[in-house]
Amino acid sequence: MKRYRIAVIPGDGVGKEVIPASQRVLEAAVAGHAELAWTVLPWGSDYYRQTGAMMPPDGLEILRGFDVIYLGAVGDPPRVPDHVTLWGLLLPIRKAFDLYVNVRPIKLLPGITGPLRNKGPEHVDMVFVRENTEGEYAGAGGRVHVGTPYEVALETAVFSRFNVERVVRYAFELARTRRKHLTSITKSNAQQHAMVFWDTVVAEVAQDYPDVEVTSLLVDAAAALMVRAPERFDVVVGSNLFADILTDLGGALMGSLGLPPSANLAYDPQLPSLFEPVHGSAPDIAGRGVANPIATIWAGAMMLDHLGETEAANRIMTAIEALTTEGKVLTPDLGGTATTEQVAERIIELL
Ligand code: GGG
Repeated sequence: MKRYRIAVIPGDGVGKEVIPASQRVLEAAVAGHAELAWTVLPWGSDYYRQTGAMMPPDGLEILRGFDVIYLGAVGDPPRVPDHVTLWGLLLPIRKAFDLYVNVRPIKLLPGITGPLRNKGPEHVDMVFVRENTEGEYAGAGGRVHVGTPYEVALETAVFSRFNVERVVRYAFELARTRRKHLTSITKSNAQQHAMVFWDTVVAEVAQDYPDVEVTSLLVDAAAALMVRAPERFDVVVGSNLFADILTDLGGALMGSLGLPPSANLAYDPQLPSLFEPVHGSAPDIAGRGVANPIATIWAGAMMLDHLGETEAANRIMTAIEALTTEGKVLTPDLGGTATTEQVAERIIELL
């Protein structure tokens, strides 16, 4: 029987609720043919309050020994500033293991009424490929003259040819497996250096993919078009910041931010990839047991698929779609009254 070493970081807020519920679903999906060897790491904001750091000094070395990482959520505002939580845990992991793309499916599930009039599952079905280690989240910058009236803050976006090219190439390859359409998102009318460079790289890589149709959109136009005509999007590639913002819009188009998952994929297959819901720690509903576990369960299905357990991953997705189609056991974000646990239990029954 195959055995997978999985580092589990429930993290903060609803992460501590959706992760255990999702682990049970994944266990049920692989029962009898694979062993999921979980190691739960109690890192996050509670750990920060006890130790002054979001993870131990050798945290990245510890994670290196696992096949994959399963993360819930990070963020505990206002007790810990958001940039401390993100830069203390998630962003260092993405950088250390070169998790170069963040794959985020945006898909209206059957039975869910999205917010768009006359748009159903056949209209909302796209996958974002988010640049994941540099861009606006590169961490280049600083503050000078701190605390003075002439204080200056710099946050420099970084776009390297090596990185942009491999991210764009990943997106083209993905488009080939789908409807063969790629939308590249920039703001190259206003951002005249890096984003013009991005457009240039897309045009260069496109030469290798004559079978894939390419559309370039400015990020503001893309936001409007996602609402007006979501069917125009298939695979979408964008910078770290733009794709992060647009996938929250995507979550809204799906009917809830409790639905979209994400896969942070390592360029080097020897290093652990990380799987997480798109949503954060949701402090407003944390501790009530009503967070929607579907995004985390879906992320878990992506993780099983990545590990080669494709049949189990497909069964989980079929069960999620059966759950939304019957529409009886849903959490409050989708208009239901069910708890996190009840949704997970129903998915297990449907498996
Ligand atoms: N699911 C992990 C989480 O807490 N995400 C919230 C967040 O703000 N993430 C930032 C990012 O994905 O770059």
